[in-house]
Amino acid sequence: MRDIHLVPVSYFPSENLEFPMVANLQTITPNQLFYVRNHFEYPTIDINTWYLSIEELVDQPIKFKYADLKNMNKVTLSATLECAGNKRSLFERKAQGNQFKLGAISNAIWGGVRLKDVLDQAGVSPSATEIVFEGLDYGQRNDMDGQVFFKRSLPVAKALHPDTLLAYEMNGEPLSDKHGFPIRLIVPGWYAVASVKWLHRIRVVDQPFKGPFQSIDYVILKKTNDYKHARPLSPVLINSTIASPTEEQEMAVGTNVVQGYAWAGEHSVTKVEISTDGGTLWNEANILDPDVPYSWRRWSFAWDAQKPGQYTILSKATNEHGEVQPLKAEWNVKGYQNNSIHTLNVHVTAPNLVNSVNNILHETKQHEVFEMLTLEIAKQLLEVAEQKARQMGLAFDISIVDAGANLVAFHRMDHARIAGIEISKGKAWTSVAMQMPTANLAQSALPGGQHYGVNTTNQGTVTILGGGIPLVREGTTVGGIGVAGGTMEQDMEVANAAVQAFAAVVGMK
Ligand SMILES: Nc1nc2c(c(=O)[nH]1)N[C@H]1C(S)=C(S)[C@@H](COP(=O)(O)O)O[C@H]1N2
Ligand SMILES: [Mo]
Repeated sequence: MRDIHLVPVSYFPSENLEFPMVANLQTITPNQLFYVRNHFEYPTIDINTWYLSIEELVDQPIKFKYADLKNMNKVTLSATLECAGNKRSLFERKAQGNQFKLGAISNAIWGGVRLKDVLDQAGVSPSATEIVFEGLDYGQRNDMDGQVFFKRSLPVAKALHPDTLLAYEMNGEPLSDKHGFPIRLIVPGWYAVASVKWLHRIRVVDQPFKGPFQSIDYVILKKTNDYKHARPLSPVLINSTIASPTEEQEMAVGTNVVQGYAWAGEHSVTKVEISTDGGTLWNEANILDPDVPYSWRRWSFAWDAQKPGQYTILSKATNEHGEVQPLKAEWNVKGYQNNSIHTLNVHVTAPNLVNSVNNILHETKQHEVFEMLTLEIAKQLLEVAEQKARQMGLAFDISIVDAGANLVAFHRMDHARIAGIEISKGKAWTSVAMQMPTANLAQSALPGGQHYGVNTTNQGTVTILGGGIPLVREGTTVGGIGVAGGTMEQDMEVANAAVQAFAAVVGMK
C-alpha cells in the first residue's frame, strides 16, 4: 500500500515517492510518509529462509538469521536520510535523473544492531580496506548486460563506526517491505544511497569496489562521461529547506511564519538565517529542535510582511565549523548534492480568502489541524455559514456531507443551492485524486460548473471551486467548506465566514 499523501516522482521501473514536506513539519517522519527511493522492483523475501552472510576476508564466515540479529545488543539512533538527488530539479541547468523536488529526505529513529558487533563476530582481517553490502533487489541497467543487483561499499572505518547500524526497526516498528525488510544498513550522515536496503550479503574485501552504483552513479561528474575525474559522494552537505511558504504562494500582509528544516550530515546545524528581501538582510531563525546527531532540526521565523508585493525568501544554514550553504551549488551531470541556499518567491497581498486558507494550510501543526476538522467542528462551521447566509438575506440549502459521501457531494455542487462541508481523511477520494491533477479535479468534479481560481503551490494545493473551498493537499481533499446558492461573491463571503471560524476553532489567526 502506498500512502496517498506521498508525492509521486516516478513509478516505473521502480517506485520513487517524496515526503510531503509542505504539510508536515515534524521532527520524526511518520513511517507511512517517509520518502521512498528504489532503483529496481521490490524483491520478494521469505523471512524463514532469509539470512545475512558475512564473507571473504574474515576469520570465520558467519550466517545470521533474523532472530540471531534480534537477540544481539540493540541500539537505537535518530538519523535523517537524504537522497543525493534531493532538489535535483532545482538546478537551473537540467541534470539527468529523477526530478526530485524538496522531499527526497526524511528522518526516523532506527533500531537494530551495530554493524561492528556483527563484523567483530566474523573477525575482519587486518588487510581489509572496504566492506561491500549487497541487497536482494535487482534489475536491468541500460549501460550493462544482464541482471544487476544493488550493491555499495563503505571504507572499513565508517563501517566499524559505532553509529553504523544494521537496522530492523524504523520508529519502533519492524522495517517495512519498502524500506528494506528484514534488514537495511543505516550509515548516518552519509547520502542515503549508502544505506543499502534488503541486505543479504556482506563481503569484506581489500580492493576498491567498482559496482555501477558506486562508480557510474553516485559520483560527481563535471562533464558527461568524464569518469576519469569522477569524485565519489559520501557525507551529506550542510543544507536547509523552506517547507512553507511554497514557491509562488500568496500570503497576507502581516505576520507570516516561514519555517522548514536544516541538516548537516555528520555535523551539527548551529545557525539558520532567513532573508525576505532577496538576500540583502539576514535574520536568525529560531531552531525548534535540540541538536541530535545526524538529525535535521526544524526552524521557524516570524516574518512581518508590511507591504503588498513580490518577495524573495532565502534560507541558509551553518554548521559548527562555520561551513555555510553556497548561493549556488556546483552543477554536476547527475545532479547530486544540491545544497544551494533555498530561494523562492511569494506574493504578499491584502488579506483575502486565498491567503487566509493558505495560512491555515501552512501553520506549524498543520497535520494536526486536519485531524481537528471533525464532524463536530464541521457542524459548528456550518452554523456560522448559515448565520452569515441569513444575515445576507440569502436562502442556502445547506447540508453536512460525511467523508464517505464526498464524491456525491462534489457532484451535487454543480446544482445551485447546495452547501456542504467536506470532511475527508482521504479514503473516499483516493481513486479520483490520484488520477487527476487538482485543477482538473475541480473541473471534472463539477460538470458544467466553473472554478473561480486555482492557486497551485509547490506541493500543497488550494483550489477554490465555484462557491466552495475544498482544502486540497497533495491532490487529495482533506476537508473543506462548500457553499453555493448566491452569486460568486456571495458564496465566497459565506464560505469565508466559515474559514475564519475554522481558523478560530483551531486556535490560529
Ligand atoms: N537495496 C537497495 N538499497 C537502497 C536503494 C536501492 O535501490 N536498493 N536505494 C538507495 C537510495 S539512492 C536511497 S536515497 C535510499 C532510500 O531509502 P528509503 O527508500 O528507505 O527512503 O535507499 C538506498 N538503499
Ligand atoms: Mo538516493
